[in-house]
Amino acid sequence: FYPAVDPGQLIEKIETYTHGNTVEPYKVLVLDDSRAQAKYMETVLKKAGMTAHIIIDPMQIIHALEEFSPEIIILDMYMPGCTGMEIARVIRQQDRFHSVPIIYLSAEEDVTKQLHAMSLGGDDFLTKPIDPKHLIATLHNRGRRARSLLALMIRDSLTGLYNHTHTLHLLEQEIVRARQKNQSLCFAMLDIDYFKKVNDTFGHPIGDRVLRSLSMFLKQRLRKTDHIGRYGGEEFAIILPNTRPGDARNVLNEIRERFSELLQPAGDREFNVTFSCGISSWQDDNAQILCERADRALYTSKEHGRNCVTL
Ligand code: GH3
Ligand code: MG
Ligand code: MG
Ligand code: MG
Repeated sequence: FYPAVDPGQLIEKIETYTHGNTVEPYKVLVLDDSRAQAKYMETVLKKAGMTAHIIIDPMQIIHALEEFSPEIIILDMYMPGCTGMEIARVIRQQDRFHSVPIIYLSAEEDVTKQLHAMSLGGDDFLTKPIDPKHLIATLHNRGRRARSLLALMIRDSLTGLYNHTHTLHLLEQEIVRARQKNQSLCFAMLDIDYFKKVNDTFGHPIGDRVLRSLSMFLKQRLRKTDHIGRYGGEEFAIILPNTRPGDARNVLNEIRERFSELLQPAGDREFNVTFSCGISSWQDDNAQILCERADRALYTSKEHGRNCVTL
């Protein structure tokens, strides 16, 4: 029931769909109980420069989500033992996959049934046999939108740094990586000193500017492989992969000193801002414990008079 044409002949170059911009290949998960249909989809997606992960057993969906982290999901409607709608509901229950586009691909032509499926968490309904061009164009549109939405979701709008949730997500990922590669890993928490006073003295907009100034400063001075997040109001978190504790302390101390010398403008006045820092090094423990230890070290820095780093 799928076109007997070589999909390669039907799909023009990937540039047609991306307007010449090179994009990171979209990661597409396909669930279809028909092995032939699944194989065909895999060929089409690969020809279009996408990364395909194909499953034919609905029971594998949870595992596939975890392992593959798809950006787009294509679901068959009718499979033995369950429907695509039921799978969509399972996917939508997970926060992380809330905004991942779900596209049904089915021979179902009854529009009422199609709309019902869409109302249960699907974004598109495509019918088999599908023209590969149509499929790929849909995937590109959905993928592009999903990526820009995700980019907004993981960042803090004031500073452009990663937000609290994503910072913790990255920390968990880096812990897995450190374990696999048998590498060191450090986590730093920063808190601006007497920030309430900055707001009270110069006003909230100047306070906001200080937050952006520190964000820029951190971005410029840390490595590309480090992750910087706005952990809370005037608190920042830094993940330093493959970094030994002594090196982390030296780097943060250098940044602390340079930042404290920076003059912050406020109208015709200028002032200085300092921060305190606590660092924990990963000891084969979990993210929560790593955070708690960094937080305790930060508290020690505050107790010791602020503008210092505690390891
Ligand atoms: P400490 O040295 O003990 O950290 O003192 P502090 O004044 O920095 O700490 P405190 O927790 O008392 O105050 C934090 C202040 O940060 C209070 C809050 O108004 C301010 N703040 C939090 N988020 C923002 C923000 O987005 N913009 C601005 N301008 N201020 C913020
Ligand atoms: Mg089927
Ligand atoms: Mg604070
Ligand atoms: Mg503070």
